[in-house]
Amino acid sequence: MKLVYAIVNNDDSHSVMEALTENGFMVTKLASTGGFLKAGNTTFLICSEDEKVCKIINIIKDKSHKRKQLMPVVSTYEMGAIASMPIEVTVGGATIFVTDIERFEKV
Ligand code: 2BA
Repeated sequence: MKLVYAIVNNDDSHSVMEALTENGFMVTKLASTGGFLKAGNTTFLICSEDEKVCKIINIIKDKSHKRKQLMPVVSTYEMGAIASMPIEVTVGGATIFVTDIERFEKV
């Protein structure tokens, strides 16, 4: 058994969730926050048989899109004034981790 963690953009979370459940996967959706942008994103937990992990990843890949986001944090000191210059960051499609599950029980 494997546990798939998938961090996706909030804007994609509905379609990712729908596609996974339509394909018969049990999904838990958590509200999460990225450490870099300090903005909300969505983390899915999906536990499944090893042989279904590729299908899960393909579904998530299909429904998650790359986006550019502005991050208004860089300050430069120019001509005696502090200027805040937003930088553009590419986020997503999805960040996925797959781990082994030692024991799975529903009690
Ligand atoms: P954030 O940490 O808010 O990162 C948002 C995006 O900012 C990242 O997109 C990446 O493009 C950029 N970024 C992150 N750290 C950076 C840095 N030190 N310098 C320059 N750019 C940086 P993604 O890679 O698509 O990641 C989206 C979200 O997935 C992340 O949101 C975080 O919540 C999660 N994530 C990504 N890699 C992770 C990891 N190794 N461990 C845990 N969570 C991760």
